Amino acid sequence: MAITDIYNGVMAFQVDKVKELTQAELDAGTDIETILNDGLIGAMDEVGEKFSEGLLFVPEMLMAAKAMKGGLEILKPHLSEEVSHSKGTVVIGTVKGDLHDIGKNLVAMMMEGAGLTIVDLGVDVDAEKFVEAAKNNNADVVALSALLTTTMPAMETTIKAIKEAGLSAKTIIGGAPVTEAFANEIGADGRSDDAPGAVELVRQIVGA
Ligand code: B1M
Repeated sequence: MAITDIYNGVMAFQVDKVKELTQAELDAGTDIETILNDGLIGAMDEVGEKFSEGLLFVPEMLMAAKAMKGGLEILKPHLSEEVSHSKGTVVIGTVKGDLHDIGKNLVAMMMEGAGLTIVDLGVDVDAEKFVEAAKNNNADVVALSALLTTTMPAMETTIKAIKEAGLSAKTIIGGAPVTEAFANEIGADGRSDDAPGAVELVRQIVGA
């Protein structure tokens, strides 16, 4: 058994096998970050490259994503640190027009694991829905994810709407195409490359 077996399982769209192997690695004491980065996420990176090169197509991307999600589900309970009471509330979602949710789910899981209350709005979420949820849940942070260059402008629209609604919630953004320069340009309060970094940003904001 090796991490490469998980990687290969994702590449071969083997949901059950990826679940089994992820559980086996956990049982063997392999750390979660290694399983995530070298197994699950690493494979998705290759899927993305192959897609760009025209060697894989959307249905295959979906099947690989499903296999990866299977592994993530196994890891989910173990992403938890000590959870006693909520350290803050985060409204999270993938912005309007964007259906990618694997990275967003990972961010949400890790935040939940860090003791934060998560209100997950799903994918293709418009600015009004973010505003409403932030208001109704008295959110400390609104976290926006985008994986497409074409949906990045929806982040700006959403941040603008949150500010115009006079909400005190801070905004953080992330997703593969999102740069620090873009975050500054649209007035986001923070940006992170990955899930652990997003947790750290929220911790700084809520002082946890
Ligand atoms: Co799509 N897709 N996709 N896709 N897809 C990408 C993103 C792409 C880079 C592939 C490529 O061309 N190489 C490309 C985008 C190009 C661009 O705009 N720059 C692309 C494209 C073009 C498309 C379609 C347009 C394809 C088509 O139909 N022609 C289409 C768009 C649909 C839509 O959204 N409207 C599409 C569809 C799909 C599927 C539905 C098939 C599927 C998504 C399934 C799902 O999410 N449920 C899919 C997938 C799986 C991918 C790739 C292969 C993998 C994405 C992924 O899940 N990565 C992706 C290529 C790639 O990224 N390697 C690709 C693993 C995940 C853990 O990483 O989401 O980056 P990621 O999350 C990271 C960080 O970004 C960060 O933390 C996570 C890790 O710790 N992060 C945050 C994410 N959100 C954050 C928020 C934060 C902080 C950090 O704070 C709030």
